[in-house]
Amino acid sequence: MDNVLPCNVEDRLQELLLDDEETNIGNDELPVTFKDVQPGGKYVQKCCAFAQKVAIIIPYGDRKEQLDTVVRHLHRLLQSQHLCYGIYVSELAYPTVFNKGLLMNVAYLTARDEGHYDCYIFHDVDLISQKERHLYICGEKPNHMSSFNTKFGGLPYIKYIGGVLALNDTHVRVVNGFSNLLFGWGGEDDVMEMRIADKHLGLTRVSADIGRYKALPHDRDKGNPVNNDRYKMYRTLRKHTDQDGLTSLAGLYELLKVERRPLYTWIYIKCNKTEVLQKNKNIVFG
Ligand code: UD2
Ligand code: MN
Repeated sequence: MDNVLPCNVEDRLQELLLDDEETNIGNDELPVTFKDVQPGGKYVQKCCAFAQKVAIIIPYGDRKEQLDTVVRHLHRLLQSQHLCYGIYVSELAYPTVFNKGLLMNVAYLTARDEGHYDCYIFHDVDLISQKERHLYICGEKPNHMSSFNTKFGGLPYIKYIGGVLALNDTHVRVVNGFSNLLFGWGGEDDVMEMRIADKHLGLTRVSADIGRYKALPHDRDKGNPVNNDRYKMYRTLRKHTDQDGLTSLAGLYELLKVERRPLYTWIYIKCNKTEVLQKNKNIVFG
C-alpha cells in the first residue's frame, strides 16, 4: 500500500511530544487540511504503518455550531497523527426523546459494515481535545479518553466513563454495544461501565494531563430531558446485557438516510420511544 508511511507509534509520540502544545480551537485559525478528505469524512492518505483504522462516532442533535467545530478539529488532529479514519454522525428525527446509546449503536453498525475499522471512538459533540499528542487509537482494553474536562475540572466520580470512550471491535461485540433503552439524559455511560466490568474487559484511562478536553458550553437540550428512571433501570438492564444492545437493535428504528457529507457521514434515523420500551418491557420492568 503506498499510502502507508514507514513510521511507528513511539517515533510519532516523540515527535508530538516535542511540540506539546495546547490545541487552538478557534474555527478561523484552523488551517485548511480537508483537501484529502473523501466524501463521508473519510481519510486514507499517508497513514502510519502502526495505525489502526479509526471510526469516530458522534451522537448528535441540534448542535450545529458544535458539530462544525468538533469535526474540523478532529480532521486536523487525526491527520496530524497520521491516522486513517472516518467520521460518523448519527441523528434522531424529532419528536422522539434523545437516545444517545441507540444512536451510537446505529452509527457503529454503519461504520462497521462499510469500513472494517479496528477502533471505534464514541465522542461527545462538545468536547475538544487540547493535546496534540493525545493519540486517537484503541488499546487492548477499553480506554476512557476524556479524563479531564473543563466542565468538571477532572472527573465527576471515579467510575465515570462519559465523554470520549475508545473500544475496539471485540470490545463492542462483547458488551453488545450500548443499551438501547435509555431515553433522555443520563445513564448510557454508566450502564456501559457496568457492561465492561461484568464482561471483565478491564479499563484504562488516559492520564489527566494528556486526556484534557475543553467542554464547549451548552444548556440542557429541549429534546433530552433528564431520565429520572435510570437508577431504577440499572438493576434490570444489567441482567440483560446480551438481550439489549446490538443484538436487539433491528426493528427498534428506521433508517431514514445515510448521506456522504463533505466532512462526515450523516446517519438519520427515526424511532418511537413508546414502541421501543413496549417491545422491551420485560427488560425495562424486570
Ligand atoms: C454527559 C457526558 C456524556 C453523557 C451524558 C449523559 C460529559 C463530558 N459527557 O454529558 O458522555 O454520558 O452526560 O447522557 O460529561 N447530544 C446532542 N444533542 C442533544 C443531546 C445530546 O448532540 O440534544 C449529544 C452530544 O454529542 C452531547 C452528548 O449527546 O455531547 C451528551 O449530551 P449532553 O452534552 O447534553 O450531556 P452532558 O454534557 O451532561
Ligand atoms: Mn455536553
